[in-house]
Amino acid sequence: MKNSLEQLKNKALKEIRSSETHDSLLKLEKRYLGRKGEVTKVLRSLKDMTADERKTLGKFANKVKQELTESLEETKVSLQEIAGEVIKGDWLDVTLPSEKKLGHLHPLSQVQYELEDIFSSMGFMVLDGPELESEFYNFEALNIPKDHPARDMQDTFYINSKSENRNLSSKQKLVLRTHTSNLQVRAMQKYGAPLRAIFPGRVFRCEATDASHDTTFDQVEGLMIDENISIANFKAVVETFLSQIFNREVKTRLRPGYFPFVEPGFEVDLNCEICGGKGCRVCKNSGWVEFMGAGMVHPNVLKYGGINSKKYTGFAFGFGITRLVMMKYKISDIRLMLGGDLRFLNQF
Ligand code: FA5
Repeated sequence: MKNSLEQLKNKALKEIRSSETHDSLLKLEKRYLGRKGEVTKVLRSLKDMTADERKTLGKFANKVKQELTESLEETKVSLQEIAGEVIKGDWLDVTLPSEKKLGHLHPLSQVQYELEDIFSSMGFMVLDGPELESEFYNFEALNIPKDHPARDMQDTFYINSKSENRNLSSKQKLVLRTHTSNLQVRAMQKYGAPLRAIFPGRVFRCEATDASHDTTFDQVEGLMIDENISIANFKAVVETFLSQIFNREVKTRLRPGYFPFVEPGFEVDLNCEICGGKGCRVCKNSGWVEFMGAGMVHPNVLKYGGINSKKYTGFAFGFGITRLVMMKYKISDIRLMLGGDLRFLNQF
């Protein structure tokens, strides 16, 4: 009996020491030391033995039990160490804040949320829409028919190949939207008139970059349609917005501008905050930065949107959030905005 117990012990120790997972250790513990375990059975059988047998074998069986228990514990600890679960009595508080600096919102998002609050307080909805857009909503519905020279005003990233394009309608042909104006007719079709909404979002243009031009930038479109809307309403809304976002008066200038989807159309320039109007590479030495295109919504666009142009008029505008952030924080190169350089981003 003692011999077979010795063999059992050796077999168990071998299996325990070569065990590679916590689960297999638990199984071995159950097999040898559990309620119906092989060593437990020997210990239970002691009661049927003579006093002498019980004395020698009992002592030995308890020693085997103790050895196996210790070996199981040791192997468990070394497996935990390997797995990095517990390292020599240390424990890990996963709720502690990281030593690394916490992340924060990108300056573009910070300003976007701020301007959304300002426009919401003036009763504007904040709407979203597709960046991958049909030629129809990006151009045609905005009074820019195919082959119209105005399509060249914004260099476009086309998605479909020329050969695919031959068989597709303008609603199927896709572009990366060149402006957030793509949402004007979508919003009119969905909400009708009266309508007050802004559409912030990312736009894309296939053009050369410099200190104030990027190929990927963010715009905000604004649209207000109701009875008797005039340029005076546009001026009031834009002046309120600018004085709130800059927390002070900023110098602007209005000049005529051509966009096929508005009539009349104009552009709003901001005094260059980088040089204070003296002239620098951002404003190309003019002292002014082109900030916004705007105008009274063209009747053809209202028609595409299903709105009665005899009853309703409206204004629309579109400006670059990226340029706004540059002016607000005096950033002298637009390419820093999406460059992902933490030395730049950590300043906000
Ligand atoms: C437009 O995109 C028109 N959709 C704006 C509009 C809306 C006019 C509604 C009338 C009615 P424009 O291409 O000028 O227009 O761009 C508008 C603004 O986007 C510019 O004033 C400027 O602030 C910004 N912008 C234009 N091109 C770039 C660029 N490459 N990089 C950064 N910002 C740019």
